[in-house]
Amino acid sequence: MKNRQIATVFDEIASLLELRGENPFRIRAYQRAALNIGALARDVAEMTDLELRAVPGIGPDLVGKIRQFLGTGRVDLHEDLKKEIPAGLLVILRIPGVGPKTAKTLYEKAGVRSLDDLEALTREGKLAGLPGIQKKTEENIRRGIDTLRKGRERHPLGRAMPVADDIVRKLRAKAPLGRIAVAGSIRRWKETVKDIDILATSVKPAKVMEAFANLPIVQEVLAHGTTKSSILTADGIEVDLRVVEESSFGAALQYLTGSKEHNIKLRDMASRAGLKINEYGVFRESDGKRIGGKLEGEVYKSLGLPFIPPELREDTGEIEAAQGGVLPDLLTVEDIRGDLHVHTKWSDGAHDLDALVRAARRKGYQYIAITDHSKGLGVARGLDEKRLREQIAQIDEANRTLRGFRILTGVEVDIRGDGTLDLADDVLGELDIVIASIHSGFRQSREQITARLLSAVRNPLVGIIAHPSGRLIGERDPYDVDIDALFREAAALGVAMEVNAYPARLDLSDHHVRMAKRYGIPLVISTDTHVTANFDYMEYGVAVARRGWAVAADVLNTLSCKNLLKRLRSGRNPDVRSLRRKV
Ligand code: DGT
Ligand code: CA
Ligand code: ZN
Repeated sequence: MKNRQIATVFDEIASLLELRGENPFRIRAYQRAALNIGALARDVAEMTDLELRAVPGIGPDLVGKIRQFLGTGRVDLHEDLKKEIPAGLLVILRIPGVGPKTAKTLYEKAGVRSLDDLEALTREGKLAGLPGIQKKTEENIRRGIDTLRKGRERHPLGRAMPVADDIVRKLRAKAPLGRIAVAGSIRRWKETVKDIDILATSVKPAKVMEAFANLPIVQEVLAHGTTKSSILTADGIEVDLRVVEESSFGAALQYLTGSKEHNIKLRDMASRAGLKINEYGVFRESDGKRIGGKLEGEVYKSLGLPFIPPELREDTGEIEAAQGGVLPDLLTVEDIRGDLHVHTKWSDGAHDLDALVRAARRKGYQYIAITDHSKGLGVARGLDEKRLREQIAQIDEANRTLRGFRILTGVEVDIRGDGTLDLADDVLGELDIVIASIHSGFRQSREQITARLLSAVRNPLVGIIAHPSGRLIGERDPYDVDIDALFREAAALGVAMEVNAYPARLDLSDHHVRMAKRYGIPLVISTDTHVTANFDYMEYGVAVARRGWAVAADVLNTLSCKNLLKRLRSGRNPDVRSLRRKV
């Protein structure tokens, strides 16, 4: 799937145009197109021109550029711009926090030509003092380089997963396959992955290897064997494919799913029980007799264990829980009854209410909450009190004609730099749901950030804190917050924490979900939908919650609409509660 690459090209065009000081609207158009293509669930190569033009921000000109990329692997405008601008600058532009202006200074005033140049300068402390570069900027750049390098080693799940799915789909169509499954860290839904591990069975393994090596996505064949091959995709992700015997598929899937730590502990248990487990099956030590391996469950069964869901296989207590018969009955996507973080055209979303409601109903939901940005976020066309009230009226109107579905009124109110909320309490009191979140001042001190979040949590009108850590996987580190202090207060006041399912966020992280659970904090899992296709990200959020051992009872949007509203309102200050509208 080339979506990611096209998005990157458009992003680079935007940066290059900005370096040239071009029209901001033109720049914004490319950025917007990049964002929306990156968010598409479908392969652009499989879409018609008409379908492409239905993507927000994509006009005939951009359709032409997409076609050009699909046909030739490049876009003329991009190539022309790159010729004008030195290659080293492009790399520097990819550092989180470095915009075109800084890049230009670095290039012109400090002679920076590569990432290594820049790293050396930051090490020597020679950046601060250049025009427009403060001590703090230097620190940010140093951190940005680290983040960039880390991001290169491991790939965000949101990038690797669609690639894995695409390969499986194409192999199914082109090769004589029996079974096929994605294993490794992807099957465990780990937030970043080193590579993609795929396992298959076939009566003609050589044919499968052949088809694999010739997939359109292949940039380089790293190894081509009779039952095992590796390729590098155009996005720079390594993919390993193995073909095994039908009778070993379960054992191989268990082995390759890992984690390594989980497997090591299982093998220890096996040897103490006089068994041997490897990727070929389960064997009795005494006589070497094979007692299982075709099905993955047989591996666990042979040790007297129930099946352990892949998301839990990290050796963080799941084997002991399985032994004790207390494995959690994990939340599933089917438990989710609605999405509580959705943007519309009123702010930076792409659709109106109708389209969102239709898409949500297709997902089988009973409700969505409309939570556009507040006025402080100018770039996102955030709503002020007046427009928010207009939107509430429009939603009330829409709800009158809906049957078996309800649109909840809400807002994603910005927590300002000083901890105050971006909208007045009286309008917040008119809403069904108030989400509060931080969109600026990421570099504030731990004390400041924590105080901001605590004051939002303490506002009795706030029901949910969205993307509580502020990180963007591989792009931006979380802000510095005392998460214990935040969770303690949220638990005491019954404020929910969001698991933001947007693949670049996954925030809360799995680790924080488990922590939140220990604190007894209610969770919500939300997609932060900006285009209807984003609703499908729910799967990622649910997976993160599962990795944090969450069950349906931990998650508010598994409740019916009525109970959800009751829960969001209970335990809060009754004076303020009376401000709210009747359910
Ligand atoms: P990553 O780093 O995101 O690729 O994570 P994994 O878990 O996919 O790791 P990978 O690709 O190195 O190996 C795939 C699976 O193979 C791993 O989850 C468990 C199994 N495995 C790999 N090396 C070992 C090992 O030394 N001992 C055992 N018991 N299992 C291993
Ligand atoms: Ca792997
Ligand atoms: Zn949002």
